[in-house]
Amino acid sequence: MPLDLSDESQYDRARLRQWARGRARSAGVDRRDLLRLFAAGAAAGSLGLGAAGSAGAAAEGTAAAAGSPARSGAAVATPPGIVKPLPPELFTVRGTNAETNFASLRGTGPLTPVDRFFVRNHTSTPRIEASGWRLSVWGDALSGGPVEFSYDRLRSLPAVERTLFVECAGNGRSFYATQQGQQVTGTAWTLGAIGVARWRGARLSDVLRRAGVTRAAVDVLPRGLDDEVVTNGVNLGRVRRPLPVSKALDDVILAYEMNGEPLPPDHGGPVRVVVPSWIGISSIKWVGDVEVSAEPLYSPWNTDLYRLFGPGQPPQGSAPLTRQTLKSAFELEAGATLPVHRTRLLTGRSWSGAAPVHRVDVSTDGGARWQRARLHDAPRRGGWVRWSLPWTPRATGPAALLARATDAAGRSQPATAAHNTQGYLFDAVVRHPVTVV
Ligand SMILES: Nc1nc2c(c(=O)[nH]1)N[C@H]1C(S)=C(S)[C@@H](COP(=O)(O)O)O[C@H]1N2
Ligand SMILES: [Mo]
Repeated sequence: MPLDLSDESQYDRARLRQWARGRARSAGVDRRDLLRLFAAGAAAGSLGLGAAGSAGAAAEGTAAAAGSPARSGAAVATPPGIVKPLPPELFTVRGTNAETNFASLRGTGPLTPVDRFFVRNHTSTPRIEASGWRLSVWGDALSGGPVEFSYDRLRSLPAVERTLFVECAGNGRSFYATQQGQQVTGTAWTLGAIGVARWRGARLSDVLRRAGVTRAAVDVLPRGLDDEVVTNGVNLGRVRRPLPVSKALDDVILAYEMNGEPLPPDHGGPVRVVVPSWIGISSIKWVGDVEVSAEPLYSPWNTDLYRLFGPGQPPQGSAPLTRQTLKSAFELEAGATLPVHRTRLLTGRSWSGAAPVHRVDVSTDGGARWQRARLHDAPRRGGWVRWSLPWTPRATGPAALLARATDAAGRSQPATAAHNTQGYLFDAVVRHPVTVV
């Protein structure tokens, strides 16, 4: 019976077997380096990317979440690699990245304005003119040679528009340390490594068909035009992560517009990949070429990174991560002070990669009692819902606000998230501290 490669774990097992037999190519990384990385991954459960390295930009930075509380943007210099302004009221800068301050979304619409959309850069934002940009589609699963698409040709294809989140797999990572006392490596995001935008672009499937994709295709590998990523002395090459051909032909977009404007440089302009509901690394920015392969492909971003390592996981880690999990966040500063006996409209947002969020419950007493919040948006897959609940605090002192999302697939946020060494897919209910005065 042929393997169903759209089944994610089956797909992964098949790929690992093929790779072990030496059939799969290592997608541009020296084979010995990959083996070394594999060995490091098996031994330490991670690449050791948490260690201070000379090029700490890789793998979501160098700061271990444990013991590095969120610092205010005002105290940190703007990273030279990001083009747009990063005022401290809108962003918290973390290494080469900028996290959206959730409080700054209060009063904004369903889309994250570009001026406050988080930025996650492995290195720095390249400046690429649309007029000189080309997308090269190549590989042994095409019926002919490479096919090039100019920006104008891409724009002449049928356009699709969708409202979708891009969310880093490590969003919420800092709560493994602060709520669960567990050490993880990587950028210590709170909940602001997510944004929702209206993306407009061409279907990747249209591009692949015009390039002559054949039935032999297994993996599709988009690669960014930003600098190569060097970490701990190993050059990982350009940012790239294979997609199973089933996903690539399903709903993936080559986006050239974000919220009705040409895609800005920091978010992948002139053209980026947007992979609905999947972890952020899938959505390759500044895409320059796409390999279409009849063999499974590997890159550090689907072998040592973006899998779950740790207790209960196989030595090579889980299957590569795909869909995002579910989360909720208040549009309020952590540690905000609120006046007693004064009614305040608590607002926030919830989202899930599995299914639309159709219910949000809020607790204002640390989780003892829950009330259903009012939803302000129609639940949509791949997006988020805004919600609100009025609260009149009756006593002064510290309090914890909690929000818990439930999606149409029946998943609710748990009390604790499953630990993994790189701190991916945090899904637990977050305790949002406030002080009533
Ligand atoms: N070429 C390239 N694509 C990339 C990255 C990158 O550094 N280079 N970062 C990835 C990661 S880890 C995330 S979470 C998202 C972030 O997208 P944003 O910066 O537009 O918010 O882009 C992804 N695509
Ligand atoms: Mo990410």
